Amino acid sequence: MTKSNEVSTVNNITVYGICKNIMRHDNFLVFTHENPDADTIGSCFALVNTLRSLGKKAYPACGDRIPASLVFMTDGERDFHIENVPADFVPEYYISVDVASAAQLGNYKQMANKINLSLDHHATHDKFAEYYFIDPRAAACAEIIYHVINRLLIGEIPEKTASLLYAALAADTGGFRYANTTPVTHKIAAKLIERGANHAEICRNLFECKTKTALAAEAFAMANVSYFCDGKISYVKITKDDKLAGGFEDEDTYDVINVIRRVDGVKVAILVREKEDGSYKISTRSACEIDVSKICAIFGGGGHAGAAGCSVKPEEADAAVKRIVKECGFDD
Ligand SMILES: [Mn+2]
Repeated sequence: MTKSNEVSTVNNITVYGICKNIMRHDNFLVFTHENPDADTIGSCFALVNTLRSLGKKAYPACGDRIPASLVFMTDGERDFHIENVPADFVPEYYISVDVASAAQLGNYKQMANKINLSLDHHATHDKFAEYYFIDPRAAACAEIIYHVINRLLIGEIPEKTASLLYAALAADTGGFRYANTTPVTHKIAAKLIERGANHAEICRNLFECKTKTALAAEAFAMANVSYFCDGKISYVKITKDDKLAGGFEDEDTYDVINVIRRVDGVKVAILVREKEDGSYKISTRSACEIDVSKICAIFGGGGHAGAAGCSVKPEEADAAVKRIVKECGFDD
């Protein structure tokens, strides 16, 4: 059985050193990971806002569009590509947030060698940047960003930035329900609410509001879920044809994994999706001691002990699922 073990911070710079480096520069690009989630978006925009409030120029760099379900975090804007920054802006300091590897920069992966500072919480982080601060105990990258911003602003975090960090924390902890939630997570969340984060509205946006097409994706998953290992593993596969027939798109499937992991008795959930480029994206969740990031690493993927993923070629998808089931080590 692939079990998680205790890990601590891996870094070649302190939070103080990070702040000193930031104060020494004026023009920043802050990168999210591909297929951005609420943690990478909240971390990125909170940092960009903070840098701007310190009189610096800063722009987000997001290789993919912001998913429709998360535009409440970006005032409805969806495109934050590097091509959109003003022509006279010359970046001099490159930061990545919640990005575990060069490959996770997606469309910007060729810029990985330019990253000066990487702030992350993935245990699988591969230290691609000049400076790195990785805390796998942090439930969200936003916890690390909070410490940096709190120091830069001497505690005076504005409401909007507090809300962005709160949304990131709430999302990566499933509303403070997952095993990654710690006393520190709750303490930071409390500070953010004190600074004005509208927690009720954020949680409604994250966990309750759903588009009709996202509901259609979940209906498909409920109708097509199957089980391995006496119900300890739930599994659903969604092809391009399924999406077409069901009237939903890939970005509508963001919560499907949570639908099938919710089933009584399920310890591990596996979601396989055919992407537009024909590859298959495998997402996994673990609600037990099985470390799914180690299993996904077999296929070049990564993530966290409780939530991880990888991409495989179409012809390898079914064999990969079989291997993942085997690696879980449940007696069939
Ligand atoms: Mn994260």
